[in-house]
Amino acid sequence: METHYGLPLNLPVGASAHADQLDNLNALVHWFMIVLFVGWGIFFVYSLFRFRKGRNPVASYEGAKGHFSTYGEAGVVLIEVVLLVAFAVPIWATRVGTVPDEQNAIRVRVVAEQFAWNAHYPGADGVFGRTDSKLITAGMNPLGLDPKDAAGKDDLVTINQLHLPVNRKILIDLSSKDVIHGFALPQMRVKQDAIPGQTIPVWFEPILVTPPESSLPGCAATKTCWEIACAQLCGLTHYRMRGFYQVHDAAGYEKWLSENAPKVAALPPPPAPTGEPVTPTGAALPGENPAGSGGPQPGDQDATPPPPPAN
Ligand SMILES: [Cu+2]
Repeated sequence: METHYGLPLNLPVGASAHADQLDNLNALVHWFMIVLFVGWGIFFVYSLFRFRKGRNPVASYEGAKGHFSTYGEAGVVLIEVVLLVAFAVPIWATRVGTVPDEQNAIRVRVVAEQFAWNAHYPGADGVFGRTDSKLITAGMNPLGLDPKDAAGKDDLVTINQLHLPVNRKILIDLSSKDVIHGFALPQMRVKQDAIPGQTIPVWFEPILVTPPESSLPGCAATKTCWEIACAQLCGLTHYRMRGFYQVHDAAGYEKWLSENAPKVAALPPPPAPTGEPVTPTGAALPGENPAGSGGPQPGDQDATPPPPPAN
């Protein structure tokens, strides 16, 4: 089993460029906790023995007289301030302040909703088509793509499926239609809340291609797919808000893109607004390959990915 600083953490395979750093930090924190646990445990047992009733029949109401504990507390505060100001804040600022260049990154919009993940690819032109919440139709047009916008003609929308290339910086614009969801890709060591009204950039670089046993569609039967999990309790059916993601080699990613590229000019006209809540049904956009239609259905016991696109 893979170990970090000697600890077998039993985590899913770390398949992104930053995974090792996070796992090492995780192991360090575990070691720190082990040391604290053992240290305080020894002190606890010592105290039980040292201050037993037989040796101290009468309680001391004065307590300790020295300043050791005062200096000790001050030292702990000082160390924690240094950890926070000198290490934690600068490291986090570097992480959130260095969004990869949009020109060189693979950009995908991910929009969470109760209870599905919609992914929006900009298509061959690299430009996301205009979206409008008034154009959203259940299942048919889950993101409200504007059929009149030329930039959106080649856009690709999938439900509960995310396909990514290996060794490329991935930049995901993460948002939510309704409530707070938690976008989690365990093998990428990525976890970020999706918050309605905000678009949050999430980026990482996959360094491993999804192994065959975890690739679609075969992984559905063995339940070994790489899953997009929702990491926030977001409603009654939160437990089955999960999608599937797969990292391809460069050729495989291009193949997936071309096989799923929409036949242009077939979006339905927007319906008259009904005021009814939109629920994902998993239907594909007209012209879209149904590979993008893995959405859970009402009454499903389990969300499983669809069969592969027919070649
Ligand atoms: Cu959710």
